[in-house]
Amino acid sequence: MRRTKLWRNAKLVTLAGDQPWGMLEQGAFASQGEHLQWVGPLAELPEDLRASVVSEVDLGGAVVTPGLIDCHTHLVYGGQRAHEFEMRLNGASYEEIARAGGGIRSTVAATRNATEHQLYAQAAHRVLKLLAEGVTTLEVKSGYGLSQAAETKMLRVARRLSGLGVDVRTTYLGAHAVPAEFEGRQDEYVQAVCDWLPALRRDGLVDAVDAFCEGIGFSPAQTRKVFEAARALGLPVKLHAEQLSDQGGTQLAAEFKALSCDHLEYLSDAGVQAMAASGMVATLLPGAYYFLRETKLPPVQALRDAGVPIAISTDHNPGTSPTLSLLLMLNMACTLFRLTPEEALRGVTIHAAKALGLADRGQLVAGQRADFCVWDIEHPNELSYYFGRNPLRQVARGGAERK
Ligand code: DI6
Ligand code: FE
Repeated sequence: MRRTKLWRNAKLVTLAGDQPWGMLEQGAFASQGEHLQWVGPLAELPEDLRASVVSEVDLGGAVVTPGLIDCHTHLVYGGQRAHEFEMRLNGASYEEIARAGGGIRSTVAATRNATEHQLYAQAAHRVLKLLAEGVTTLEVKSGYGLSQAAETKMLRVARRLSGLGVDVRTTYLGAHAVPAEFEGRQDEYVQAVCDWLPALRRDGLVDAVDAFCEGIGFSPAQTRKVFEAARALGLPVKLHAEQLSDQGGTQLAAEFKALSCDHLEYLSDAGVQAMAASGMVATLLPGAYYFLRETKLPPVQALRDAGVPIAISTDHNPGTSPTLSLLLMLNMACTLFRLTPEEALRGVTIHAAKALGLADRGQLVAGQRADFCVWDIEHPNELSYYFGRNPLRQVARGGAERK
């Protein structure tokens, strides 16, 4: 008989069913191995499961949510860019700094110069901060290497981070910026990005492929090339789209059945419709919006009206979102983008899972992974309410408690 773990006396935020928050007061749940076997009121626990219980925890009425998922990060890189923050405060714009060779390129130099060991040590430190707030699944992008060797190095580091007790999904973002050695040869660089992909995939380093479709990044035509290379290898795609201008990236992404489009401040009505029709997730990144002091809001109401699932993420990166708090992003999603606290939580659980193409997590229902957080709060709306307070009591991943 399987060994069953039982947790009882919890306020379960299942995010399933018709109740607001999928709330189950006085709930209980049981896991076997890495998965939830049963979720419900304790009185309804099936007899055979009850008989196989080997450990039982009384949660004392605490709030339990699915484990948090940070579905868009650039967590592996060398150095930091506080000096550019200072330059912006002295009047320079993000785009000006990027065009002058700073921005992404300065992080590329620092990343190329760092050893794998150094990159790992710095990234691990960041990951531990995210985990301390209940993150159980994390996406990490490449895109600060921009050579085959350096992209490989970044993705190897990203893979190793799973040793810290988190599921890591890796995304190849070779088309993040054009490195100096390809200056003026954008199309050749795009071809190189495509040429590096088969080996990266063969080495098991890539779960998805992304690109920065933007005036200061890559055109829709160039992005299409990258997506075609991904499709040829059976890899899903996602896109940094309409962050600083409307390039029509979402429509292109829809053609390729992308998992998500991310940022989206300049998303048009046509883009919203394209996303809805293709079943894509809209990943909103309030940290970057805040840090760049953007004023153009993503079209949240139009996304809602069209039924596009909204995910929320840190976008952790040294240039535009140096935050390591997914809980702070919940608050900002509400204060800046006017999401409801429930929408914000769905954005870092069920919808974030969908943005990564993962159907086995993000809700507390039987059959899903037993990834969950126990919080010292009375209601889940407190997760978006506080900023700068971490009420995490305990976190479990695959049924095993981590803290
Ligand atoms: N959009 C962003 O916000 C980050 N990358 C991207 O494509 C910024 C990356 C950086 O400035 O280092
Ligand atoms: Fe990003």
